[in-house]
Amino acid sequence: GNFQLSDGGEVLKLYSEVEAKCLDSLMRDQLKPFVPQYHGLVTRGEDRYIRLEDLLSGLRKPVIMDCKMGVRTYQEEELTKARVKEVLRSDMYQKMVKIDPSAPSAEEHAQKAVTKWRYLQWRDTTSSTSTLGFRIEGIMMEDGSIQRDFGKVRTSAQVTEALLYFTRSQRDILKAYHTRLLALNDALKNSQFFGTHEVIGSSLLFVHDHSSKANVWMIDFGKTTPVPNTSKLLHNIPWAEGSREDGYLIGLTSLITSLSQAINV
Ligand code: 4IP
Ligand code: MN
Repeated sequence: GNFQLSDGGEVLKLYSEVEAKCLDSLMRDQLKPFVPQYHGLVTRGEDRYIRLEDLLSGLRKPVIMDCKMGVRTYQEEELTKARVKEVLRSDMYQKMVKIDPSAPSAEEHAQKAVTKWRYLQWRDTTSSTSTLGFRIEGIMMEDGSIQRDFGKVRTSAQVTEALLYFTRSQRDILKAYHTRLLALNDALKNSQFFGTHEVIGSSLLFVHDHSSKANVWMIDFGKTTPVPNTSKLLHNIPWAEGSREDGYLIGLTSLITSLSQAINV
């Protein structure tokens, strides 16, 4: 994620024009109750920041899960750039080899680098992103320990297992998340913003603490962009190049299904 700092009940996130535009529109949209409140920009030293509501303020030992939504996490322009191979990433090659030394092709091994599209697409197809329309990026438990090793969580049953671990099987919390996601699903259907934006690399942030209050927030809009005003996105169909479909609702449906399964265990 991006560099963030806390500032008296607010979180400061390094400025991105794309994200600031989204947050501006979202504050006037049906989705407002599902997004951290946006308080505009502030400059600190040389850097400009986005001011956001601190979603963790007032919580004691919060438990947090980040789910990256959609059937792909790269923008279509990433694919266009990959075709001309102007930019080769050795850092992404290294990350790839660390997880699976046999993943790169002979050519990629020889150049010790991959394109960004190749790396992101590999992450999508080896996780649940391509099939379930989302993946668990990380979980932080109440003791502050962080787990990021969910690369092998690919099936709906494995997601259910992860949800039971994350909530320690507390049914009131699972039910609260379920209710919140159903409300989000309704809001998305009525949202002008959602109908007109390709939502890539955005996460749902699940947060609860001992008080069994549980909430879910939409965060990270750095790769969320408007589509031409002649078209509307459906969000619930597979992606084909040029369609700009993101499969966000495929992921939301998968999550709701796994939550139902966890509740009925
Ligand atoms: C990361 O890969 C994530 O996909 C980042 O997305 C992405 O940032 C990084 O690209 C990429 O290296 P891992 O999670 O596998 O480490 P996010 O910020 O949503 O987590 P952007 O937003 O730039 O695509 P680079 O180019 O920033 O390294
Ligand atoms: Mn993120």
